[in-house]
Amino acid sequence: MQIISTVGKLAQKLAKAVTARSSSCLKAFAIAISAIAIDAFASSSATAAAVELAKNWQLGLSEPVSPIAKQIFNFHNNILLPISFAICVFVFALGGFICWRFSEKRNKKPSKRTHNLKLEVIWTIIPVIILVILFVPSFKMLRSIDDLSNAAFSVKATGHQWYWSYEYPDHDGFTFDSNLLSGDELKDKSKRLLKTDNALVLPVGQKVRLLITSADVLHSWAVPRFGVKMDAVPGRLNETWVQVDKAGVYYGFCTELCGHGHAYMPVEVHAVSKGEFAVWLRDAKKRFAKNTNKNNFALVVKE
Ligand SMILES: [Cu+2]
Repeated sequence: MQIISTVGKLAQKLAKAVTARSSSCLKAFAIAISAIAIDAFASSSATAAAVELAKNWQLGLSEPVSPIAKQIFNFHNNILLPISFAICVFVFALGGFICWRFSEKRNKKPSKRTHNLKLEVIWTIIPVIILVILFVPSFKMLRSIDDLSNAAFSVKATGHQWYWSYEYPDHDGFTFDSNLLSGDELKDKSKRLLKTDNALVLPVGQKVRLLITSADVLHSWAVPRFGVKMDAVPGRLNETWVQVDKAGVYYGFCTELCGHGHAYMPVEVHAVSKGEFAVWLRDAKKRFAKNTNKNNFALVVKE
């Protein structure tokens, strides 16, 4: 925070000094630097306000809280990232070496060679090996994402323009809407565009089957820390599962551009203990009794 602010202020001073005595081209450049500096300065202040959500200089993915997210994050961090990093380093080094070694200065007579069988075999086989290395764990993961056996119960999420509604078909089929909290309704301003009036509540440690659909256009239900991102398609019931291993409040977004209110339909999930979940269920059944959907597995929920 301190470093970013200091750098931002210094960049602004420099930009002002350059603008005072220079050509129009340099002035434009200085104005651009100034804009970036102000932006960095402003965003560092904004980040400070949302301490719980993000900290300065954070790197990588947020902590995974479901078995699938752990597998995905592990695959990304320990397999995908090192391989792509090594490829980048190799390609840049090779590019640099070629620029240096085969420059006009060092090669007065350019080589006329067009083929090299050994090299062509190598640059075909190595990428194939890399793809096989990536294929095995990623297909194992896809298989476990599709494994819906032994789920304790189902929850249906329906995307609407522009909110989510949730239904508990195995608990009398009560359903409720989850609308964005905005303006005065929001107590903690750092959760702007994240908080809803009715969050989805799930028990910790239980495998829950997620049924995802839409009542109008394409949406997508996603919570990064669960490793879940599933399209909500009208007239179709997509399914996946989640098992939250840690109690807490988790946020996600609609991740399919669905109209002008796309940014205003967040996903808020409260993961609670089994006891708390039972208490919530009892209360929710009463509170949302009039919204109960008798036809539990209807593709489109009547609004
Ligand atoms: Cu959307």
